[in-house]
Order: sequence, then structure tokens, then C-alpha cells
Amino acid sequence: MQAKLKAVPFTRVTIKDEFWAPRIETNRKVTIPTEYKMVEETGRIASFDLKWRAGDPNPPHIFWDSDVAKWIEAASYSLASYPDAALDSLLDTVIARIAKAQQPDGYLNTHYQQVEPDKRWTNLRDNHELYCAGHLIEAAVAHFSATGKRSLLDAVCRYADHIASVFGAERGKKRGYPGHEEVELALVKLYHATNEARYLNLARYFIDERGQQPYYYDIEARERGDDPASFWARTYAYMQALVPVREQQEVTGHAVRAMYLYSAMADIANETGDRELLSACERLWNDLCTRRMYLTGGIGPSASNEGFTTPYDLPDETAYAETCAAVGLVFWNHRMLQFEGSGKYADVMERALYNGTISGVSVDGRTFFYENPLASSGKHHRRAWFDCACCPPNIARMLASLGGYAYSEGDHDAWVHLYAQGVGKLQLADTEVSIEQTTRYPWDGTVKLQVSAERSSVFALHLRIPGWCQRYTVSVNGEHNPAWETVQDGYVAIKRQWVTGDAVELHLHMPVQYVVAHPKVQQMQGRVAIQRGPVVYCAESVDNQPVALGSILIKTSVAADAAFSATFRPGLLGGVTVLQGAASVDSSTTWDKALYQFLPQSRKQVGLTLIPYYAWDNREPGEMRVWFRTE
Ligand code: FUB
Ligand code: ZN
Repeated sequence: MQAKLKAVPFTRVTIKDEFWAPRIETNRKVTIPTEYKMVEETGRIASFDLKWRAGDPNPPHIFWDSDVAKWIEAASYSLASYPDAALDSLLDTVIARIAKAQQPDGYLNTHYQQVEPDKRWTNLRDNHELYCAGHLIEAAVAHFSATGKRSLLDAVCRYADHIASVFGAERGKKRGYPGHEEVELALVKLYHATNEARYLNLARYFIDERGQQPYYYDIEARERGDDPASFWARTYAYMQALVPVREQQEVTGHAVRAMYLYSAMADIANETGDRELLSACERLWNDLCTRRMYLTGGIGPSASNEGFTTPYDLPDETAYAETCAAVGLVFWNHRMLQFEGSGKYADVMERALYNGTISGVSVDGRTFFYENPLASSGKHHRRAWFDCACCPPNIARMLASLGGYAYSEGDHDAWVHLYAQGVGKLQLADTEVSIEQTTRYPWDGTVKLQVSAERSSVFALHLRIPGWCQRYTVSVNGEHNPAWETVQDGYVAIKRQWVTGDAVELHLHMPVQYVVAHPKVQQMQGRVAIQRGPVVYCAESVDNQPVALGSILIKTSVAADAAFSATFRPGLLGGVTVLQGAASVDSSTTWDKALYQFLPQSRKQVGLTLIPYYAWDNREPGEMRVWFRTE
């Protein structure tokens, strides 16, 4: 491992707050069981019994295995934190069915085994064999870590060995790589679980082969008898394979694929210290996060390629912003953060966590968004399931392992990236350190951290000062130190001899703030959004009737914190801080007769109520809006 930081696994983190803990509980009690029912009822689990025959209805789809695998991964994470004999045995049963489907040579894919048995590994470009393999591997590693059982792990090792026998740079092997990235990051996890370097090497091969010429996708298309020029997406930039990854300058194509690829690149850089790969990640990160990311951490504005278009193209109502892409953004930034603890990665991770990822699941945990627009005329709603059901189990696995994003450890350093009430147990070189947070974050910026060390020890406690926070104070046992007034790369480092009972108090000033977009984001010119702490706000019709949200104008000459009051409402939407202020709306009565009018327009004052963006569409349907025009 070359990375300076090591993420503290979620199994050593307990979250007992009013924000995440209820969500994690809903995920465990409602979402994971609901998703099991869906993968069961839709035939995804039964497809592992290999009973489908040509002509039967409901043929196993190319993505199906991945949905079951992501459910296993989510369920395993949940099991790791909450012992549950029934879930444990359900996992055993599902895994036994999967393992039984495996072919003697290790191959395992329900679509190809039943629907196209003679076409294995003939279309990496369009189909999802390696993607499904990757999710099975991630599931197996999660299940093994949670239970110590090797039932799925042994099966995926055989599968990975089979894959390594087919693909690679060695003579006689196909020089292929996945159309939908995923297996690369999974192989790194398999390497960590087994300590077998061959899995890391295979991941590295897939990363470095991507985009090399002649294009493998051309070769395999010709072998299938297809004309490569008739590729439906027209360009291999769609799957980030137009040029080798180390040469890529811009984020392109399908957003989820991009996030999984960059996550694997960061993994390999963290593992091997490969600076060139890290620089490629940094370049792509700059392109994405300074030119293409929504305020919510959603990414990928376009539905046609489920991904990226041109820089600064960030329409609100038509934003695709797939839930999986925001989840992938969290995965990637979490990995980038470990390299040397740069707070900009934690900022993006936090932005996506509090906004564009969790908008993907309803407050009751039963329905899901695939797309996460930043405005709606009232017709976009969460659904119980999708034919292409990648998003629901993705959000479930993220929530079930959420504590894993909060802390990192080093030999003589402890990092707190996320503030959430609860405890993190860190292993430093010579002592075990536990950090207990007491806080109401994200509703309040005060965080008390109680340190307990197995034995008195010198280390640096790095506390993140979020990018949204312009003013903070920090004290230890009531004392201040001018050295702690300097923020280095997003963190304040408190280096001292720590003893059990040391108490840190951090106050992050958390006003309501207006946000404006870069002048090149055409769609957002003359508009503001409203954020408090890490939470982005929106207006919904249900709180603002009869106002048409599009006609709202906000007067930014008054500071947002003065214009809006923040009130916590425990009974609303699972407990949210609501913002209330004033705005003006068009009061003309003649718009039904005219397309244009002369200024000045008649306007009237109205009250404006805002709720956190992630919580929209949980009540009656209606308009929603994040960006408002300004007076
Ligand atoms: O292709 C599998 C999944 O379906 C992707 O990750 C999603 O974006 C959707 O294309
Ligand atoms: Zn998805």
C-alpha cells in the first residue's frame, strides 16, 4: 500500500446520529428486504437455477446477475454491522444457488449460460459479462468479510482465474477489456481479500489495455461478423476507451462506467504508488469537479449516453444525474482522498452523500430515483423498481457501509472526514484510538470529539474543515492554539500527546448561503441556489402553494443567512431543517393572453419554504426547483 491514509472500515465505525442512523436502519429493515423481494419476484435469483429454455418468457438479462450481486453486497454489509441469523441463512441459500450455476471451468453468467451459450466473451463492448463478474466478486468479498465464509469467495476466485485464462497480454489470450468497467475495482478488492497478486495484476492489465490500438472492440466486432463502424454509441469515448487511460484529458461518455474506471485507477495508484495513473485521475477529477458536476454531486447531464456532454452543460430539469453515478462519485473520491488526505475529495464526497446520492431513495426506503433532476414540473417520481435496476441496490450498499467513509488512519495520524454522531475505532502504529463524536451535523456545525487512547500517544488528529465553511473555531480541553487556525489542504492538524478523556470542540459556522454557478453554465445565469452546511435546498409546491416556482425571484442583496431562518422540524420528512424566507413572484394576470410583456412587471411578496433537496418527492406530487432567478 502506497497511500498515506487507510480508510477505517465501516465495521469499526458506529453511527448513532439523527441523520444517518435512521437511514441506515431503514436501509436494513426496509430497503434491503424490499430489494430482495424484487430480485426474487422478477426471476433474477431463479435465473441462477439455469432452468430457462429458449422460447420461455423473461429471458435472463445481461445485467441481472449484477442486481443480485449488489443485493448480496448490501445485505452482507448490513449483516456485518447487525447480526441477523435469518439474513445470514438467506444469503447462504442464495449463494448456494449461485455457486451451483458455476460451470466446471469457472465461468458464471446466467444470461450467457442460458440465452447465448455459444457466445461467451464475444461482445465485451456492448454486453456486461465482465461487469456482472465484477459485481459478483464485490459481493463475495463483502460476504467473506462479514461472515468469514468462503462459499462465494471460492467461486469468484475460480471465476477470476477463468477470466485471467481468457484475457491478458500473454500470447494466445484475448486482449479484451470490459465495455462497462467494474471488474477492475472488484479485482483489487479480491486481491485485498485473498492477498493473491494475480488479481491485482489482472486489474492492472484491464486498466492499461483500455483504449490501446488496434481497438479490441473493432477486432471482436469483426470476429462477430459486425462492422465496427456501426457501433451504436458511435465512439469508444462512451466507455472511456478512445485513448489509453493515462492519456485521457477529459471525462467522457457513460458516467457510471467512468466512475468505476477512475475508482479502479485510484485503487491501483494507492496500491502501487503509480504517479502517472494518479495524475490521470487528478486531471480527470479537475475536469469533472470544476466543469461538469451538479451542485448536488449529481453527474452526467444527458440521458442519451447516460453521461457527459460538453463542459458546463448542466441543465436542471433534464438532468439525468443517475443515482449510480453519484454513488460512483463517492467511491472515487473516497479512494482519491486516501492518497494523501486532500480535503477537496472529501468535499465532493460529502456533497454527493448529503444530496445527489440519497435523493435516489425515498425517506421510507421503498422507492427509488434512477434520474435525479434539479427541477421538476411535477411528473418525475420515485419507483419501486426498474427493468434496469442498477440504482436501488447501489444506494443500499452505500448506506449499509456508510461509516466507512468517515475516518482514516495512519501510523501517527487520525483523520475525521465526516461528522456524524457515533464512534470510530482507529488503529494507529502503537495504539488503538477511539473517537467519539457528539453532534447534530448536518443541521448544526458544533462537533464535540472525545478521544480515548489505549495508551497515551503522540499523533496528529486531522479534522476536516469543509469547503462550505468559511469560519471555524477549535479547542482541546478548552484551550486554543494559533497553530490550529491554519487549514492545510482542507484539514486542521492537532498534533499533541493525546490521553484518554481529551475533549475537542469544533464549531463550524453554518450560515444559509447563496450559491451561484460559473459564468459558463448558461442554464444557471442570473440564478442562485441555497445551501446550508453540506445540504442543498429546494422548493417544492407542497410547501409553497399557490406559487408557481418558476416565477420566484430572490433578492440577493440581503445575505442569505439574514433572509432565511433555519428551523429543525423533527416530524417532517424524517426530521429536516427547513429554511423560510421571503421572495417575490410575478403577479401579472395577463400572461394567458400574451407571450411577452413590458417591464416593469407587477410583482408581489410571498413566503418561501425550502427543504433539503434529497427529501423532495416524498409528499404530494408537484413542482420542484433548486435554482431560482434573482431580482
Ligand atoms: O449497464 C448497467 C447499468 O445500467 C449502468 O451502470 C447504468 O448506468 C445503466 O446503464
Ligand atoms: Zn443506476
